[in-house]
Amino acid sequence: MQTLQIPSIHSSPQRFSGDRFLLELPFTPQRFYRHGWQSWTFSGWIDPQLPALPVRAVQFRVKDEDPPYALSDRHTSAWLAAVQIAPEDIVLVGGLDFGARLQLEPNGLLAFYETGEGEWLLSRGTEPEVFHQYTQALCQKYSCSLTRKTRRVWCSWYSLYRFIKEEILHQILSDLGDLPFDVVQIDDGWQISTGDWQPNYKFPAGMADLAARIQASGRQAGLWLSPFIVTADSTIFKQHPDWLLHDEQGMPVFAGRNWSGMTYALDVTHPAVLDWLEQTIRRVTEWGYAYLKLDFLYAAALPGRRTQEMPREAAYRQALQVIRQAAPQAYLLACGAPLLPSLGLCDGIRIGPDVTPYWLNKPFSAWLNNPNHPSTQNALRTCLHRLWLKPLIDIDPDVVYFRSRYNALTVEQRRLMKDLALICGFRSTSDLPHWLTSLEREELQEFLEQEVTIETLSNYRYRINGREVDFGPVIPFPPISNLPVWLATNLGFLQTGIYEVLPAVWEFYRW
Ligand code: 9PG
Repeated sequence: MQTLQIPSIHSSPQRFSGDRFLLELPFTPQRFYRHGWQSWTFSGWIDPQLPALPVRAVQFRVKDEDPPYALSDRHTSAWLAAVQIAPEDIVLVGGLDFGARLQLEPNGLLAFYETGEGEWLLSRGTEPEVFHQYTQALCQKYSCSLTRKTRRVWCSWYSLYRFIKEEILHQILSDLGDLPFDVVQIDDGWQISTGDWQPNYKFPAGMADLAARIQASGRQAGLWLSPFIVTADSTIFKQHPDWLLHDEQGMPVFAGRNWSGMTYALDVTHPAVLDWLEQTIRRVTEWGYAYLKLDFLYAAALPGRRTQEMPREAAYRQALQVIRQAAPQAYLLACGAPLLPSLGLCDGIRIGPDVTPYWLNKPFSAWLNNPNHPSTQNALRTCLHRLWLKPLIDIDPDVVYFRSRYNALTVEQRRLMKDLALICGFRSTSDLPHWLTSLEREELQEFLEQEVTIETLSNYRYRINGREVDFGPVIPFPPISNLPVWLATNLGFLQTGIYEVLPAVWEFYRW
């Protein structure tokens, strides 16, 4: 295997092609920058002396990690990685093609393409310099010319979860009044099943009617869909088993658990699946939805046997291209999405796990060793390490909470999330207007209208409109526990139930 030496200080970045090489490191780096595979996967600087420990619960390894590497005893990274030699001295290795992976070995940084070969960028400099060079190289390759402006989105998920229905949404539309949202986005809960993208019994007037009402309020209508996964109760699962992605043993590929249960990945290289995708996307845009939040996208790139043999990230990209062609004018927000293969086809991408109305779900995140799991602290940490993507694509850090009702976040924790959203330039909330006090509503209004100037002071420190913000205390990981996995899993669900499900159920039955 080819070995390379670290470039000398102040040398210009090198660009070359190859399938794999080892960048020799004659010392243990002070820090290692790990980039997660998809939106929710942990990204950030870690201490390479610490062992690479897996997420303790198997069901989260598929939903949150890049499965082939989830049990690796090495620190692994998707497309790019960086090592710190000294505080202002960073070496970055970045793959510019799909399927690039990196692995920290005792004697260096191993860089490889899962299949074939591709381009690499090797650069040394300060952290902002090396990330800028990588961003520029990606920009040339995938085009970042989409015209962009700050998005202001009201999204139904983080207040109502799956407990949405027509009547509540009509009421919310009226309660939003003149709050300057550009988009009102309906999240999970409107569809018959994951895979049957038609309105369920809670939307008797149909989805076109709802889109028309949103448009009548002067906003774009947005809709959530997870087009690459299906559940066992879907028509596809029952009638077209050959549309599913299968593993080497011929079993459907499990794509993780979500709020609708066990999900399975589609074989997005199957011509019939591509036709179905195109029709599905056409149909929702014909209903009037011009903003599509496409979720659980990683499923299309899971390992498996495909009808058309091709590398898994290329299969993903081809399917995304079909969606883009079916909705050329729509705003596409990719979520749970592999980062690099989404560039140039989507308008925006979620860059961290979901926020929650509490700081940390300790059982799920700390005790199960899963920094990818929903929790405001996890969302902040991963998003802060992905701000370098901003010149390439709209970066969505997830919603900001303004409500104090049904919320265990402190004022300070809510403010950190708000400041992150201002830095990202993607401003959204899910708060129900009637949950807000008049002061909170004013704060939301200001957040939506505000012009901001952002200065970067140092790692994790910013100045926003003259006010200093330090995200430093957010970064450290809480200790892992050795509590049995089943106990931690159930305690985690308890926290979700109390803070997320109960208020939503209450709203649902009140109407
Ligand atoms: C809708 C949601 C929202 C959210 C997405 C995505 O089971 N789980 O652990 C789980 C975690 C996160 C998650 C879904 C399921 O979130 O990020 O914004 O759209 O789906 O289901």
